[in-house]
Amino acid sequence: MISRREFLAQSSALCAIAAYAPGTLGAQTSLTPHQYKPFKTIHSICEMCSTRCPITVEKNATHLFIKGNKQAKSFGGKVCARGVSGGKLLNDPHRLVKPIKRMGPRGAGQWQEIEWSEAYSIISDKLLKISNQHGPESIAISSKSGSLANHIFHFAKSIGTPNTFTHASTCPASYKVAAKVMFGSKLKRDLKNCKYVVNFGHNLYEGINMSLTRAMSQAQANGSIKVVVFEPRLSIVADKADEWHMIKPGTDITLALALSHVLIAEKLYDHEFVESYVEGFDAFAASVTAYTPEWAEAICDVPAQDIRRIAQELAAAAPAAMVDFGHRTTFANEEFDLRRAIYAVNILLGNIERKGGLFFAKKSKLYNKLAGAEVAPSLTKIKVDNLPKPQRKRIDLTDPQFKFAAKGGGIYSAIPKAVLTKQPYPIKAWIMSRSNPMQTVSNRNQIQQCMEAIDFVVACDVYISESAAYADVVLPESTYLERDEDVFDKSSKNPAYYLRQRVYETIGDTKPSWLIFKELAEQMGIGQYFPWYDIRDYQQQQVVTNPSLLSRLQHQGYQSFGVPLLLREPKMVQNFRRHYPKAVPACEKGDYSHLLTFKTPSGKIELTAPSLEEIAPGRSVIKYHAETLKQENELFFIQGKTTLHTNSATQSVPLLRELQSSNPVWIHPVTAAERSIHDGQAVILSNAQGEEHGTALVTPGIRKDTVFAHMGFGSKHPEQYPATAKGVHCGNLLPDSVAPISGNDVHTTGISIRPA
Ligand SMILES: Nc1nc2c(c(=O)[nH]1)N[C@H]1C(S)=C(S)[C@@H](COP(=O)(O)OP(=O)(O)OC[C@H]3O[C@@H](n4cnc5c(=O)[nH]c(N)nc54)[C@H](O)[C@@H]3O)O[C@H]1N2
Ligand SMILES: Nc1nc2c(c(=O)[nH]1)N[C@H]1C(S)=C(S)[C@@H](COP(=O)(O)OP(=O)(O)OC[C@H]3O[C@@H](n4cnc5c(=O)[nH]c(N)nc54)[C@H](O)[C@@H]3O)O[C@H]1N2
Ligand code: SF4
Ligand SMILES: [Mo]
Repeated sequence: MISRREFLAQSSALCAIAAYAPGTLGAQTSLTPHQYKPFKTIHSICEMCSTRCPITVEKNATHLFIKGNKQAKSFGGKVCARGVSGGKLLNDPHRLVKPIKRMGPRGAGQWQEIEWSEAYSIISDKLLKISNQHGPESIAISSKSGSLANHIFHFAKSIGTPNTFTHASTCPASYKVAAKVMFGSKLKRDLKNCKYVVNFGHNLYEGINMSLTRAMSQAQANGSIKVVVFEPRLSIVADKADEWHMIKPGTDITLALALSHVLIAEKLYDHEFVESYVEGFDAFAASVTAYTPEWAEAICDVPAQDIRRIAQELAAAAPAAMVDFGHRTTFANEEFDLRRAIYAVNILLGNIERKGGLFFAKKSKLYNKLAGAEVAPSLTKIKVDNLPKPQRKRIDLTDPQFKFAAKGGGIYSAIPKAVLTKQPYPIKAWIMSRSNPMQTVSNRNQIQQCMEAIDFVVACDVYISESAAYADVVLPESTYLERDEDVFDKSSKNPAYYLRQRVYETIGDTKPSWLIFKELAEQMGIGQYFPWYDIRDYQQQQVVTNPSLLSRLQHQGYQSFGVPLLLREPKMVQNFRRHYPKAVPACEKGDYSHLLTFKTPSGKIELTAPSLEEIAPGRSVIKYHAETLKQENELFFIQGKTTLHTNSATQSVPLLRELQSSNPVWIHPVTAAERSIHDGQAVILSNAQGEEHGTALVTPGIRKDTVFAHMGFGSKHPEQYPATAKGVHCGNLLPDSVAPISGNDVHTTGISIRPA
């Protein structure tokens, strides 16, 4: 058994930090060594990133072993490098294990450890005062979405503020908003059965999503898929692709539009699909007439003959062919139309609800309806009566074009703006949980100014993150290995559920989100809005119509129901009907294509969306809008994920930190030589926004006009969170920008680079 002294000694030797901030595990000299319970296997959910894979944790007297849950076949019973390192997070001496309150100026790192009761009473008093003076809407609440976010967002509803924000505008907003507008809801990808995929910087072998990553890597290993990648740099996906084209950053839309141009001009599209399911084809076809491959080549640097050939190859492989719509959709301002243009190609390929294409999740409600019987259990949404109604609109609804963005997680940067400009009305308090905007929202400077100006900030985190460093009170959340959470719907081609379960006794004085926000509400006198006794009671209320679901999930962690179903695949429909004798009859094509409907104003796929004219004139038809992402003499600065860390979250985790502690700046040899930069040299990146110090990584695997860095490093608070301090802080170089309709941040900008 490793004693506490030993692991602290090991870890502190590694990061060479003598003192630990108050509240951290390293500062808890009185904490007794942790008792491991021998040999037990528990199924749970990873939280080392927001993919949240189903995991199986085995522990013996000295170690935790984290593996993938074998029940969840699409995840292949595997976890990634970060998933397997979760046990190290538990014992990281920089981990926060006690509530702390600020003693000196904001951000100065002067803290005092306090009890939860004091933390709750400080927060409650302050929020009630602010709410009475300025209205509850003046309190902003942000959290990465997911099961733990349900509770903080429910707290927001209970106090009556509409101002809740997820990470959406810094990540998936564009593809989600585009899907909502075109299809009425979001889609999933069937990469496993895909024969031909066009990938616009979906970095699946570094920005890991276990089920998609495994699906694509297995298809590649089987030789059953052709992968064509458009990427400004040699990512691992580009390296493993059949074809890699070094596209110019921010110009993907031209290529996507040119693919549609070829499919329509050469009549290679699925006419029948378009006739049956699509509105607005003619307007779209007219719009793309001008977007020839030659036109695209001049802007995006990909040869016209390749674009034409790729469109033809896609059509030949359809419907088991797709253009992947990506994940972090923040390359440019015109992301909304880029992601619409990508969906447009998929629509023309007719791959919706086909194997190897795009599909909708089959949640139990739809699945049971089709089966003609209750074959899969459903979760009950816990109803809470008489929640207060906010009196003011959200702060990001200043322009009707952001209607979809506001509903889908909000425009995160509206918070600092409302604090600093008091427009549309002032935000006076900010409660953030599992969110580190100082690192992950563009324009760090603006966030810092906001943090200095705002009346009150609370952060709930597992570390004193760069943002928590500016809080008045920091609440230590138990890590995911120490907490139970809600039952979660994980449906894909058939209904599925999974459950996070505590696998470890709580270290120090931490609490899970569900408890923190319930207790805070009770302190504020609004405990009636949390009508569950504890998380077990909450789970039981979720499964009230099928209580055995909970015991099965406790036993096996993950469970799927029925057989996979795609509405336009006759064989799958036949199989489904064999399983369920009372199932809805198939149509004359032998499938459920007659049941495919869309939650859009027309009930069809809106390739052109007339209703957009009401909120954003001129936007109904997908078009190219020229944009400038950098000054003439600058280089493009782009970012991406590293396999070894998650965004700004894991840089301190022992093991991962040892493997990667900084983010070298990729630069092409010719560009480097022009600036007398050599490999490993200290460099300065600068632009109108800021200046960052880093180290050059000279590589031919990037365009000459582009530099690249992994995000999540270069924190400005080394004394509190030392492991994140090295390297380039990407958000400090990114100007504030709100893209049309989707409201997303833009992560591509211009920089100059010189030797330090
Ligand atoms: N420049 C630039 N900016 C980017 C990106 C980029 O590529 N470049 N990527 C964007 C993307 S894709 C995303 S999703 C966002 C992500 O940005 P954020 O949503 O801010 O997420 P993370 O950096 O993953 O983690 C945020 C915080 O969660 C804390 N945390 C971890 N586990 C827990 C827990 O169990 N409970 C609590 N309460 N806290 C926890 C971590 O310590 C960390 O401080 O960043 C975006 N920002
Ligand atoms: N290991 C690991 N896995 C993760 C995460 C992590 O931090 N680490 N984060 C998770 C999260 S929150 C997300 S959102 C996903 C992110 O998943 P992805 O979106 O797939 O990953 P990124 O690495 O952010 O992204 C984008 C890729 O686009 C390239 N790129 C940049 N600009 C452009 C451009 O203009 N055009 C094109 N075509 N390519 C461009 C970059 O070089 C990079 O390789 O990963 C998830 N999984
Ligand atoms: S992709 Fe890796 S870190 Fe993310 S949830 Fe899955 S195993 Fe955990
Ligand atoms: Mo993300």
